[in-house]
Amino acid sequence: MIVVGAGFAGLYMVHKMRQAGRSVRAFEAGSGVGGTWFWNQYPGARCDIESMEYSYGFSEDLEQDWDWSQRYAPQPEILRYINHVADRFELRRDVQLNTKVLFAHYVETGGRWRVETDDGETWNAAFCVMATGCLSSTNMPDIPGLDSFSGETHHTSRWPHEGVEFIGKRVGIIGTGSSAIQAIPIIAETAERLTVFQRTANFSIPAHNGPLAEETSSAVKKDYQAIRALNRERAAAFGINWGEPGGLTFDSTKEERRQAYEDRWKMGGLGFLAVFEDILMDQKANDEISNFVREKIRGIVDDSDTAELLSPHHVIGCKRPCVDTGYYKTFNRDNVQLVDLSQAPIEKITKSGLVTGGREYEFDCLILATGFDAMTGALHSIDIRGRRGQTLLEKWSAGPLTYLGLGTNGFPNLFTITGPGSPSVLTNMVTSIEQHVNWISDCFDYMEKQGHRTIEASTSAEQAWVGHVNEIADETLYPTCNSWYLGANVPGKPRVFMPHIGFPPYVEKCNEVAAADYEGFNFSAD
Ligand code: NA7
Repeated sequence: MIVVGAGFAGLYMVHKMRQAGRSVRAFEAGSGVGGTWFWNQYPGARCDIESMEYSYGFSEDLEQDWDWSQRYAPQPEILRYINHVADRFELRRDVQLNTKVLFAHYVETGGRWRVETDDGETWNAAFCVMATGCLSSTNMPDIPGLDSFSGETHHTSRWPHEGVEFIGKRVGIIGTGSSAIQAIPIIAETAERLTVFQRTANFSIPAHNGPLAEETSSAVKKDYQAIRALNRERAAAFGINWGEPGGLTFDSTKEERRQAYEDRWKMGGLGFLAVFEDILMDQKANDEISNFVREKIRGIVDDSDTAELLSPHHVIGCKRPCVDTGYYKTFNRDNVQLVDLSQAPIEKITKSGLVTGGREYEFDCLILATGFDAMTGALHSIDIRGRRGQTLLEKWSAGPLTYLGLGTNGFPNLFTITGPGSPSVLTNMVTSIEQHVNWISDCFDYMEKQGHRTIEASTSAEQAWVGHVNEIADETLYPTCNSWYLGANVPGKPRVFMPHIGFPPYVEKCNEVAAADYEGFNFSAD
């Protein structure tokens, strides 16, 4: 098996194959393992899922031995954890770093994948597994003059590992998604001036991050496997501390609702949106909780015009909400300025800054916090060809077509870990990764027993599946805004809702498919 990528997904795939005594080799473009946690080293980068949950569950010893220092782990700590996993399970000997996969072509005669890497080597394998990540392909904005800027330019998702010094510098940052919202408060502390260019205001919930209490950690460790099992029954496969949602919003009185929002705001994090179960189903319910957040923003930000500009007007939750430490209050600093791009987009980047609304803003350092070509970008950056030389790009020209987010017709023995059509980004990624890797691994065992050499999703199964994923989404408020879940952040990308909403029913479906001899997949023995 060839595995592309050595983040959480690629490493666990390697481990699982090793355990089964199979031959595996992973290729990783970075000079270290860790995937998104290797590349996203911008100031303030941290996970928005709590540390005790955002970790592998496959090894009880690992769970017991590793100690997290904070409620939400910072990026360097997650990277240390992944490196620890790579060392502990001796995964490095099957991981080739600094190696980018350029081509992955299915050779029909013999039924093998031929993979070419940027060091000029060619590899052959029966199976090719894409562990390329959902948020790994940089979304570079197409702004005229981007190359003409004479100062430093950095994209948050390709941050220099030696760090960037901001002392005494005028800094401009484009974007106000999670990456920017984490970076802005920290950059503002040292930069001489920080100008934030905002196209769309975003909802952000306070993290209330802090040291992880020893009692919290040991209480979880006492019952780790049971806690993970309970999490797997939750829609997003995490959030054990959130408690149950309080039913439908308008089944509670006005006072009860207000109290519930306040309590959840104090708790912090993504659990805020789990306050009632219909926040993403009922527009009125959503309006009320959105108003609550806007009120909080007005309470934090001193200048009323700035507060108004920072107040989002889309459905809360239809873009992934951010989790921050001191984001809104950063705009009370004298050295921070917010510039609205919603009425006047960036006209051009110049040698010394950028022009919008007919005015030039000058800075020494430009930060692009413009996000990712999510879920499909990394796959399309590789020349993947299946039967009859068809490229994946052609096959998915109207949007990704997959069965269970795991396979696509015309591309036998190609698996996508947390691919489009699976719950992936709407869940705890590590849990979804483990579920996929285990499923793929069981599928191998089955194929070996049955004497099958290839597996391929049927056209009818994948069409029905994509229809099903979109039907679920259409019953919610998710499709109402221009999110990266829909591909709407990348100009020209087909607008299709990509993740499957709901982890438990998805897992049930995967298990049913496997139990019914992988119904919806076709096998062949040649
Ligand atoms: P996001 O959430 O996609 O945010 C990107 C931001 O950049 C967002 O505010 C965009 O505005 C803005 N953007 C993108 N292109 C432009 C151009 N051309 N001009 C102005 N502004 C632009 O990416 P992040 O890296 O912050 O977070 C991604 C995920 O990582 C996050 O959801 C977490 O799950 C972890 P827009 O909203 O499109 O108007």
